[in-house]
Amino acid sequence: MLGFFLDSKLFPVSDVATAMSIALGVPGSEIELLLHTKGGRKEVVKCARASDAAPTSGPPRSIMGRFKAGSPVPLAQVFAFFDSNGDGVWNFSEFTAFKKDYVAARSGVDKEIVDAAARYLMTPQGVVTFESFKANFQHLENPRSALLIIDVQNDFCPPQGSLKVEGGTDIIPGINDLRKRLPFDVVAHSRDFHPANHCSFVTNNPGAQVFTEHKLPGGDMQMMWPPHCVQGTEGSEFHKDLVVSPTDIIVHKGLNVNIDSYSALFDNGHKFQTEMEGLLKLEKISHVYVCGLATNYCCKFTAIDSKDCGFVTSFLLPLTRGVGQHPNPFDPADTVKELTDKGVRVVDDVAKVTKL
Ligand code: VGL
Ligand code: ZN
Repeated sequence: MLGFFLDSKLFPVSDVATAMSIALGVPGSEIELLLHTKGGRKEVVKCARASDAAPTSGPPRSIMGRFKAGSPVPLAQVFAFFDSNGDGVWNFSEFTAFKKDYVAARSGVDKEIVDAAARYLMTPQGVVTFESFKANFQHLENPRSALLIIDVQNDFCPPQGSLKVEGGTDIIPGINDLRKRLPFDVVAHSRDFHPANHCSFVTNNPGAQVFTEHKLPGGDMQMMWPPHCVQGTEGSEFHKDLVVSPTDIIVHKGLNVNIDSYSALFDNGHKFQTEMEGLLKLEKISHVYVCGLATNYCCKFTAIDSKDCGFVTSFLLPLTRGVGQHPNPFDPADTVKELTDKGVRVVDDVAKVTKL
């Protein structure tokens, strides 16, 4: 996790750029950026940049109301308007003033999406230059969305799949229809893709019971699954009815023998990342929609990681199915509660999603 200390409190932030922009905008502040990993504190970057801060008082600044959504915005004029200290870039305060004015001017706009889209205005240094503003302002006006289709593979589908999820094939027509009906900027699939000796297979753990937690030699607890989605097998292929277009992103996961990977973004220990976050950010995505298999494992952990990475995240519950078996049955209410607590938007009726 990345965070910053302000008045001795630790504030988590989802990326370096956000942290730096905050650091640049707090007058008189001494700020330490701490890069944390699961194993503990790893890196400290000190910065005190009070002189870069914009004045925090003064009259409210408003200009965006003059330009209606969809009509041309004179970007140079807007940029100069919020560059209070005239140094040619926006620091955190200047950027915040712009965002506030933008939200006020575009009535009905979703503030969470504006925040997610606005990060693309920032350079990796955490400031907004005129170039980055000009290049990415369009992502505020037209936020970009991605559909993540999780693990719709033969082994998770009845009737043959080795880890078949009840009703797994029933969601496929709905997923295909959704991508036809709504103009997602990106469609990405994840593919569970295990080596034959993978640690999650009950057959590779002498004495272990399927569908129960088992302690691995390294000490981590791991749910024991029947062998599934083995690289090179038919079971690891996408279901034949699932639409996979040549321009779709495909991300493989679960390749490491020693650790499982439910989420399409990180492994279960959050030590390694797939290409997914990087690709979605390259595509300037603000809003991620999650569907697929299984509700309570790969879809759930994907949605939580997506939200933690700063994407507004919607969970398309009717386009998922859960996996469970005695002694660990599936109850969708558990997943819904966990997701809601994390700030993921759970969608109960996909027909009500009429615009992205
Ligand atoms: C999954 C269990 C094991 C999933 C993958 O796709 O939800 N579940 N591997
Ligand atoms: Zn798996």
